[in-house]
Amino acid sequence: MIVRSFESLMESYERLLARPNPADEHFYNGLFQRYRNPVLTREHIPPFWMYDANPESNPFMMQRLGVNATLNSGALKVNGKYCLVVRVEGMDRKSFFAVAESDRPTEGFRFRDYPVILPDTEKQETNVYDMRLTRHEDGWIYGVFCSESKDESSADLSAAVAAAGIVRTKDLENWERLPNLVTLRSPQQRNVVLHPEFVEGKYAFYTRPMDDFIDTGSGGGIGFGLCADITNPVVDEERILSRRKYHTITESKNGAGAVPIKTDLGWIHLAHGVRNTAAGLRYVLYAFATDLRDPARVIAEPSGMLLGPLGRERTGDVSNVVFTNGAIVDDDGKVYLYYASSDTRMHVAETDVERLKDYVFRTPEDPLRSPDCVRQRTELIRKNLAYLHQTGGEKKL
Ligand code: M1P
Repeated sequence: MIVRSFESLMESYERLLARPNPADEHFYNGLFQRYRNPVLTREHIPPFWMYDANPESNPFMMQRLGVNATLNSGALKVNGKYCLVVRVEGMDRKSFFAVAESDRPTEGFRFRDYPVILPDTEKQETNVYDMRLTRHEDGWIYGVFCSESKDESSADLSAAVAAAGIVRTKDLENWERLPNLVTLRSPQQRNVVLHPEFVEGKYAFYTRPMDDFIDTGSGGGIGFGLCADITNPVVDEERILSRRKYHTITESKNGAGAVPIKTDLGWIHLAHGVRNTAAGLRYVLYAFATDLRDPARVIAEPSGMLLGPLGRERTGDVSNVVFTNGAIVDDDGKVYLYYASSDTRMHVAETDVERLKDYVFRTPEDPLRSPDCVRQRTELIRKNLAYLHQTGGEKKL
């Protein structure tokens, strides 16, 4: 077996980072553009995070601290750079956060030299993951993430408790940790997102009430609650805005994803929905809109999924999953939706605010029953055939 030099590992890494990422010309749906390559994989991890570079202490040039996956990333444009706060999972299963940045939204992401040093204030916390980044109108950038601890009250070794951890920063470099969010009515929380504006003069959180670590149980969907003091964050009431529904993409679970996007028609939310199958849980992305003044009031709910796992996205550590916790809206209205596939790697889909609005407000709602779905589709076909007949387009059919 050959022993590679550290220099050759660095060369391969630099070649990967310089690789262009063309648009995927085989995919079209009028709403978003997929890209051929993932934007981040574990191959994008700098070799000096994994290897001991000194051949004297590492004669076989072996990885000492490997990385398994780069997934669910918060996203924000900071000082002109597209920044992802990536969930990096070590070979030891523990996740941590690291900032990867690029001048371009779809390629060239490079990790900063060191991972994020999260203040270690919650002594029971074992794992952290899935940070959502909110540029809040109070002037701070907040990171809300899952803070996971062992459930000491259970005899089951894998029983865990999920809570929402909160940090804030101005530069994605220095992080101040605030106490974990307390939701008085929900024993567990994951997929919590901070709304970017004050609502009724308070901080507003999208929550995901859960009875248990995996099962949301009586938690009916994506919740919403207000909190007067972010330095002592307590939400006493949660009202459900995006409900789980029978025989839909959200039947098993759902959860807020990217920070909602403000448009003239309402807040556009990009979330995930989960259903159960014989092959296990299937995670897809969906969208909905809420009222500008009352972000907990749903005003548009397009039917079904916006984006599902496709091709090689279908397989990975947790197969049949796409998951988002970050999108960047650029000054020109373009929207970069960053999503992970199968809990393994990061991708980007590109769209824009006008297309998102058109999708959210013009896609019909899910009629919830097959006969009504057929009626809905028949109506579309009837209208199209009449239009094509009228315009002479039917000859091209
Ligand atoms: O494995 C799929 C996803 O599972 C969880 O999402 P949810 O809480 O909705 O089940 C999260 O742990 C997420 O990290 C993971 O991608």
